[in-house]
Amino acid sequence: MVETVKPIPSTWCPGCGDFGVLAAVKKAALELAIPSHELVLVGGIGCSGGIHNFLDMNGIHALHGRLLAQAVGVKLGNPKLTVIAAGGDGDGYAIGMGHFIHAFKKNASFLYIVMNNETYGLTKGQASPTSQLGYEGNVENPFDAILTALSIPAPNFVARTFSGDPKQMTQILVESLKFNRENRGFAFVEALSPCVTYNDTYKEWRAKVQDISKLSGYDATDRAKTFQLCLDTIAQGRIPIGVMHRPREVSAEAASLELKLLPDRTGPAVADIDLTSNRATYERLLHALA
Ligand SMILES: Cc1ncc(C[n+]2csc(CCOP(=O)(O)OP(=O)(O)O)c2C)c(N)n1
Ligand code: SF4
Ligand SMILES: [Mg+2]
Repeated sequence: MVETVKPIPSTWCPGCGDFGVLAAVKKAALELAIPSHELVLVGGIGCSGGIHNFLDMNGIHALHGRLLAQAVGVKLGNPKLTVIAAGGDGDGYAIGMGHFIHAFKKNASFLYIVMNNETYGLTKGQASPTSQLGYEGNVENPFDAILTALSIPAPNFVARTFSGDPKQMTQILVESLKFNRENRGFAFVEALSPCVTYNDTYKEWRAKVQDISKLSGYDATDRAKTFQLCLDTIAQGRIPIGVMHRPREVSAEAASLELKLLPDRTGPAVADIDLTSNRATYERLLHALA
């Protein structure tokens, strides 16, 4: 018998932006009819990283800032699984920054959702890498993950969305999961997700977000133009959201880490390791070690 742990009721504060992400993940999985047992959610450390506890799917609570290494491991273990990594701005852009950058260049097909609330929510509201100048005495310039993502020349899907726009968030998650399920590579989605307890930015963000993908002539395959458009939007005091990079079609075999390493789409977690049928391989290995 296989024992499963059922999701627990949410422990987030009422009104937390992360509820929007939770609802959008559920809706996207239902829309794509992905069975729960084929979904794995790797959560980071922080309020946001606990999201897997509230979902009826396979879940892993990773080490702080190390969720991407585990997500890549799961995908390479069994490329047929749909893998989501989810955590906060502190988890992903501070302690996890090195892994964040490498995820773009590795290009394993999984979705990384960063719930950005511009604070360390779980530890009670210290400044994070995305905090604005002056927040809790912050004197450092805020980091912009979308600009970083656009500067890495890899065929990744990149988007930013907002918990106050559940329809757009669901559409973006559906598109990114489809991208992953076609083994086309890494999808990064930053979800602006206010922390109503320590940094309630709902009203401000509602007024400032601008879906640049709705601008006439917008082309999400043109990385350089989108980068400039983001800079211009920021200079106008707005926050750009929408699909920021939609790579041109390349074959899955040429794009994704898992198919470069495992062209037969069979990872070690599901490979046939039976002694009798693999005798010749094992003998060859033993011979090489002798
Ligand atoms: C190695 C390590 N360092 C520090 C901490 C303390 N800690 C727990 S959560 C957290 C940051 C959470 O911020 P964020 O990732 O933005 O998530 P949020 O709670 O805002 O969703 C920190 C520093 C920890 N758990 N482990
Ligand atoms: S402290 Fe902030 S991020 Fe954490 S659950 Fe409460 S509102 Fe959400
Ligand atoms: Mg945070």
